Amino acid sequence: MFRINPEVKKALEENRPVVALESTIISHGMPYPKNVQTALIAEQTIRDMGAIPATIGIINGDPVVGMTPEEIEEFGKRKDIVKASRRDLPIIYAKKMWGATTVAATMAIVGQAGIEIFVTGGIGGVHRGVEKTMDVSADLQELSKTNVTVVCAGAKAILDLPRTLEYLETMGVPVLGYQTNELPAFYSRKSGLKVDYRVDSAKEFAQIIKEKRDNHLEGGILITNPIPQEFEMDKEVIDKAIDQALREMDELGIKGKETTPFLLRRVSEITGGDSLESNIKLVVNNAKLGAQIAKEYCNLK
Ligand code: PSU
Ligand code: MN
Repeated sequence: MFRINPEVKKALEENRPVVALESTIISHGMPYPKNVQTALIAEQTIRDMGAIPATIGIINGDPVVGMTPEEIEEFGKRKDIVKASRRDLPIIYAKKMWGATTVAATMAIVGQAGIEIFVTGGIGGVHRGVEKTMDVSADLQELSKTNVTVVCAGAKAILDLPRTLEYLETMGVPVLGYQTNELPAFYSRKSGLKVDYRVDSAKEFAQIIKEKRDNHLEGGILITNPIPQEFEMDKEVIDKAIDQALREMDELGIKGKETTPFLLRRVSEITGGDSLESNIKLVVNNAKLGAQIAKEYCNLK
């Protein structure tokens, strides 16, 4: 059913640490060539920490677990790769298309492949203006039902963060902060909102994951890792850029799956690429933590 990279397959069979990565961030979340560079640096960071990276995408209708660097390059360049969330998977498989997997679709695939730890930048969530649009990312539903732990830098303020937390609470998803009590807001370390629990070490995360799995408490865990202070963005600058991007989105009538890619692109353009640099740094920071947790989890299993 999958095309599993032999190195990834062997690592899983031998209970060695594997860390999954998504591909929407490559094809629809960042411009070329920074998208490819970021994906490759994240993979290298995971290797340097002693784990095996597995970037997920769909090539010619086949879900691929562990893309090659050449395939990652293609995901960064090609214009015909669709943004694939859970609902898109069967169609993309049947039509033999190429798909860049969102957090939701990546979780669905890596859950089937038996990979526990998945690292990304930011997750989707409840969008601002949800009262009118009902736009809630499928990522949140997926977190409620699929047994995968997601490491991210919180969620962007393009989203309605309080409602995103409420939704996760309703769905039974633990939201944990790495060495913080506060939910990080992607470009900045602070959101003014609380996570459910603060956790101070990779080992403790591994213990929590093991308890959830051993006790058959189905569903994901959300680990939020604040961007390192030196890479944080000025709050006023980023808030202004987000407000402008949201206004433009309304004016242009952009809806549905185009929403997130549009906002990411505009915020980066408006900040003259500064937000993109922060984005790259936080992905690498998440890759480090993800690899540490994957290692600790293998030691417990
Ligand atoms: N947030 C980011 N960067 C991203 C995404 C979200 O800061 O690249 C991508 C992820 O792949 C996420 C998807 O799963 O956007 C969410 O899209 P939507 O809101 O349409 O569910
Ligand atoms: Mn949406």
